[in-house]
Amino acid sequence: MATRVMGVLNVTPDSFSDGGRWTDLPAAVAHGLAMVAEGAHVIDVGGESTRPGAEPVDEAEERRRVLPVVAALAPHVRVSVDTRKAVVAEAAIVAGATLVNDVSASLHEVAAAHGVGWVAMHMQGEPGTMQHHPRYDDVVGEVRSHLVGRAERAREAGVDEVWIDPGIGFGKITRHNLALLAHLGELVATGIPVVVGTSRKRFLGTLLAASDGVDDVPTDDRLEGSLATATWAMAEGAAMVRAHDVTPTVQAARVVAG
Ligand code: HH2
Repeated sequence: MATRVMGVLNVTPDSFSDGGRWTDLPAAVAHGLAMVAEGAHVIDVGGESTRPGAEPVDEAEERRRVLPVVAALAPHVRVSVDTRKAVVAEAAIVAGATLVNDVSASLHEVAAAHGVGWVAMHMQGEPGTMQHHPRYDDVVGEVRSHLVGRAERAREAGVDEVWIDPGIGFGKITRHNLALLAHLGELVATGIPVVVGTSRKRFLGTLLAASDGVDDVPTDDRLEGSLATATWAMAEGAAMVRAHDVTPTVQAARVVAG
């Protein structure tokens, strides 16, 4: 089966690549439905940016941002809620979300209580400071054992549908991201379905800039890097990739599936 594609829908003013574009409800819903028409299997609705240096958002504001969008999309497509807050996850589930995309890997009890799926993502530190001095002795081994431990805990708590995600760019520099991608097979070998999100991330700007001989490549000019890394992840056995550019990512998934 072709790798599934999770389309990114950030209803935030400050997300690193689409911040401010979908803060208006009709625009957000239209973009979500457009990604469904392009072949997205899941729409991932987020109301708090977790980019490096992002400011936290309070619960009420995050609920205000995400709930109407979740409610509008849920009759049409599977919706995940990208949040670190239990109350936001719970309210989104009531509004129709059936997957909790949890960059804090700590909300398994919410998923268990409501009988929905859960994505445990690895992050070292907090978004505000995570890129200051990320340190690992063995990034692949540490990320894998952290995620397997979280997945086991979630299953014991009664979560039937558990996914793991190495958290590309979350407390990781380029070298760490590339090691995790190179050894993605070690995560896939755990037997737990793997999600990978490389779309438009900073390390791609760095790599593309180095190949172009410039300082950086802006977020809207990182498609080649996003597709190259998503395609790699698919070939290595990722079950789902998280992407802003849904059409080419779905096409890549079909090519890889043959
Ligand atoms: N990356 C981002 C947010 N959520 N969730 C998972 N499971 N995996 C990821 O790699 C991941 C994620 C960051 O990207 P984005 O949502 O585009 O930006 P921002 O955090 O600035 O809203």
